[in-house]
Amino acid sequence: MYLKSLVASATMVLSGSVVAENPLFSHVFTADPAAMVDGDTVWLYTGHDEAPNNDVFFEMHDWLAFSSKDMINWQEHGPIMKATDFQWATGHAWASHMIESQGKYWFYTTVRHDDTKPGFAVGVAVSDSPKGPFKDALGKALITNDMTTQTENDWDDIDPAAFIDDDGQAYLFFGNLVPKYVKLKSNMVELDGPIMPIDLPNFTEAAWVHKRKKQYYLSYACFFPEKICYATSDSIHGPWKYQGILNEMAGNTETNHQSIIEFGGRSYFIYHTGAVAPQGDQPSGGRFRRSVAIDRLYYKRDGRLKRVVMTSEGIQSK
Ligand code: FUB
Repeated sequence: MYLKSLVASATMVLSGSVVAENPLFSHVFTADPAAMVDGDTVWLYTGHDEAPNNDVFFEMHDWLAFSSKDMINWQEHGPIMKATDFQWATGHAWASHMIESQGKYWFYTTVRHDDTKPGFAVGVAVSDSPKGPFKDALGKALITNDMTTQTENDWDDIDPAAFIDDDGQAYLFFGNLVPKYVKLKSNMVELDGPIMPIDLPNFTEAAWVHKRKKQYYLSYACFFPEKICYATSDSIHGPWKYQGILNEMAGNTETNHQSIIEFGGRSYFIYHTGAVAPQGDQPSGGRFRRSVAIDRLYYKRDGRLKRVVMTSEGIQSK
C-alpha cells in the first residue's frame, strides 16, 4: 500500500537543528538513488527493493520519486513508472537517472529486454513534469546488449547516467565492468556517434558524472563488494585520472550506487545501505532490501574530494 504526500518519518530534532536520520525511509526499501536539482526542489528517484528476504536476488518492479525543498523533509510521490511500461521490457527496474532538457524530464533507466534483444538494456522515458506521468520516449530500447561486446555478461549495459555539459551537449555514461559513454543528439533519444569504452581502474558499475569549476568528476561503484571510487579530468572525453576511494563499503549491502548534487551551496553524497532494522515480522534491510542515505560531500582546496563520512544522524538543516 502506498501513502501519498507522506513526510519522511526519519526527520528528528537534535540540539535545536533538524536532521534527517540515515537511512532516510524505513517504510519502503529504496536503492540506486538518482537525485536531480530542479529550481528550489531536490527530486530523488530510487529503485524499489521488494525482495521478500536477502537470500535470492533483487526483486524490483518500479521506480519511486520523493521531493524536498530542504533535503530533510521529503514528500513521497509513489511509483513514477514500472519496468514493463516499456513494452519491449520484461521487468527488472534497476538503476536510473533523471535529467531536464528543453523543459522536459528525461528518465534513462535499466531494464531487462525481451527475447528479441536478450540481455539488459537502457530505455528512455519522458514527461513534462518531474513527477510524471512518464512514458516510453522511443518505443524501443536506446541501448541493447548487442551494441557493446567488451564483456561476455548480458548485464554490461546498465546504470545510465546522463550529463549535459555547459555547451549543451548531452552524454550518457553507463556500463558494468567496462564503463562506456556516448553522445546524445539534442532530441535526447538518439545516440550521436559511437559508444566509447572508458579506461578506469576497478570499475564495477554505477557511473555518475558531475562538474565543478571546469573539473569533471566521474564517480562509480568499484571492486566487489562495492565501494565508491572516483576519477577526475579536464575534459568530458578524458583521460580520467583515478583518485581512489571516495566512500567505503556501506553497511550490510555489497552493492552501492551514488548521486552527487549541489543544493543551497552545499554538496551532498547520496547512496544506499542495507541498514534498515527489522520492522515487526518484516525482515531487515540487506543486500536485496536497500535504503537510501545522505551525507555531506566536501572538496579539498585542490579540488579533490574528501572521503565521505557515512553517518547515522544524516544531514542537518542550516
Ligand atoms: O539495483 C540493481 C543493481 O544493483 C543496480 O543497477 C546496480 O547499480 C546495483 O545497485
